[in-house]
Amino acid sequence: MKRVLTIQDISCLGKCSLTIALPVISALGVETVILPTAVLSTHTMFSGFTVKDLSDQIEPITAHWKKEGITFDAIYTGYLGTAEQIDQVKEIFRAFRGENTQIIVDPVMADNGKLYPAFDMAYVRKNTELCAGADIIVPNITEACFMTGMDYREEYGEDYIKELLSRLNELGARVSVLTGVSLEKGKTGVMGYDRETGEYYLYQNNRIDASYHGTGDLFSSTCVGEMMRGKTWQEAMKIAADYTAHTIEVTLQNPRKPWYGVDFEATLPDLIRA
Ligand code: PXL
Repeated sequence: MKRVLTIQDISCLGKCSLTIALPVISALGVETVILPTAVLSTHTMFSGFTVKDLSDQIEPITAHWKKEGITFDAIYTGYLGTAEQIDQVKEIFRAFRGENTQIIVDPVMADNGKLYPAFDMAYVRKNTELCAGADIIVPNITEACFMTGMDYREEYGEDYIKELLSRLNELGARVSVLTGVSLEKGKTGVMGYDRETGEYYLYQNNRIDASYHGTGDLFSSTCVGEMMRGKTWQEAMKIAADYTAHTIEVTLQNPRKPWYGVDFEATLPDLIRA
């Protein structure tokens, strides 16, 4: 069985970061080791959330794993708390990167043209450095703009996306994947670039006009799980894009109208069967 380490916060309520990564990657038949970077009462879209930073636990936990001789087939990072914590994560990459360890970085920090409340440009620079040390990065368009200095646009064509991918590629990862790419009316999906083959990959599915917190984490976690099951990054992105869209559709049918997260619990069996 493959073993993945995922490093992100744990938002006790809210369905994002570790409360998505752990169930989704485990359900795909992959051992999921977690390193919680902070404990929050809820994700940051609630007002009045509490945060306990766990930075001082990172070194002792990982030192123990080192002593036990633990290795990972992949390391997947998502929302991290502070610039200092990103330095700690870079050290984990250095310490645990084996010859075949895939490093997947989702530089979670922004959406819809804006940084999340907790972050500033110093954090953007650190996240950009973290991406340089990854094999695969999966930013959304906003995050890619912050990291490359390109202007954020709501309306764009393929040239804009290819320019963003080319600038992301210069950051250093082997594969750069942009999420939330809409190149046709009524469609959305991903476009990626693989520097080893020089190939672009575009996948578009139907756009559903609803936005939920945690869908980026659902997409990335599904990609990681599928790649660990032996899928190529292109196959994994397609499955993850379809699964995320399906989950949003199912959530929209919930009469209780959940606002803070998607009903992935209802759709996980479909992912496993697929
Ligand atoms: O879904 C990304 C995410 C993860 N963790 C926390 C967040 C967010 C997005 O805002 O607030 C704590």
